[in-house]
Amino acid sequence: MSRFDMEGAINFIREGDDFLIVSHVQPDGDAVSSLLAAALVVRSLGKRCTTAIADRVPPKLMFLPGSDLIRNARTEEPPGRLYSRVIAVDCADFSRMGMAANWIGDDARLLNIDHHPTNDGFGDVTLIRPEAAATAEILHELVTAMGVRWTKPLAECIYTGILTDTGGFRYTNATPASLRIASEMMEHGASGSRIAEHLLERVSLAHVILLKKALATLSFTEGNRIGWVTVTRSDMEEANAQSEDLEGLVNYPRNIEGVEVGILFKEVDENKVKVSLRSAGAVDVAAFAKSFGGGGHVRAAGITLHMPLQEAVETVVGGLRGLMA
Ligand SMILES: [Mn+2]
Repeated sequence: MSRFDMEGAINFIREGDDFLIVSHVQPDGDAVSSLLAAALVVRSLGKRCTTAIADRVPPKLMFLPGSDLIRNARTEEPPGRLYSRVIAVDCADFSRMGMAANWIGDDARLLNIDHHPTNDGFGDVTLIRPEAAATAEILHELVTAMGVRWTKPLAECIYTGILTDTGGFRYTNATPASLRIASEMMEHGASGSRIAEHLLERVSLAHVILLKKALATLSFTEGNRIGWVTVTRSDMEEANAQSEDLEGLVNYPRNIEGVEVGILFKEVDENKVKVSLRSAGAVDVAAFAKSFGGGGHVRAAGITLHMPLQEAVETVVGGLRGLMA
C-alpha cells in the first residue's frame, strides 16, 4: 500500500459522512490550519464534521476562520456517540492526538494526512509526503485533486500552514513548490501581510515581559560559543505567561554571532527543569539530549531534568563544555 494514496483519500472523504477531524496536542500553525482546511473540504461536499484538538488553540491563531468552533478534547467530555470516520492531520503517530483519541469509536476508519518523516503509518488510508514543508501543502494537493473550489478562508489556511512550518519561508524545508503554492493562495485571496502581522510580527505582552527577564540572565561560556537564558516559575507568574509565551526565547542566545549552542532553561517546579537546545549546526544537540534521556532533531532538541534550576544549568552547560572543548 502506498504511503501517499490520493485515490484512497478522496474515496474516504467522498464515501463517508459525519467526520471527526483531529490534530496534535500543543497545536502549531500547521496543525490548526490543516485541520481547518480539511473541515472546509468536507463541508464543501455538503458533509458534516466536528473538529477537535486536545488543547486550546493558541490565541494568535484565533484569526483563522472556524478556529472558534474547534472543540477542546482535553477539557470537554467525549461525546456520547463516538465517531467512526476520522481524519488526523499533522500527527506523526496516533498518540500525538492525545485525549482526542477518546472521541474515536473502536471500529472507526481513519485517514492519516501528514508530512513528518517519522510518521508510523497508522490508520486505514495514509496520505503521507515527507518532502512537503507542511501538512498544509498536502491539503493543497488534495483540494486540487478533488476539484474543490478555492475560497479565501481555504486559501488563508493553506498559506498559514506553510508560512508557520517554514518559519516565514526561512527554513531549509521551504522549496520552490512551497512558494508556488503560497503565490497561488494569494491569488485566491490569502492576505500575506495580514497573516504575517498575526503570526510573525505581533507578540503578546507576556512574551515581551518574559523576554526582558530572560535577557537579563543571558550568560556565555567557551569563548561565547555556548549561550543561555533562564526563566523561573516566578518570572512566569509575574509575566502572567502561558507556555506558548516562551516560544522563540531560545533563539535569542542561539542567533548571536559566534554562538554554536543556545539554551533556554525553564523552571517547572523546584525539582524539575525543561531545557531547550538549539544548535547552529556544528553540535548535534539531539545526540547530546539523548544522553540525558531527551530527544529531538540535530539542530533543535529538548531535555527534562529532575533537579533544581541552578544544578540543571551546571549539568547541561558542563556537559556541553566537555563536548566542545
Ligand atoms: Mn506540520
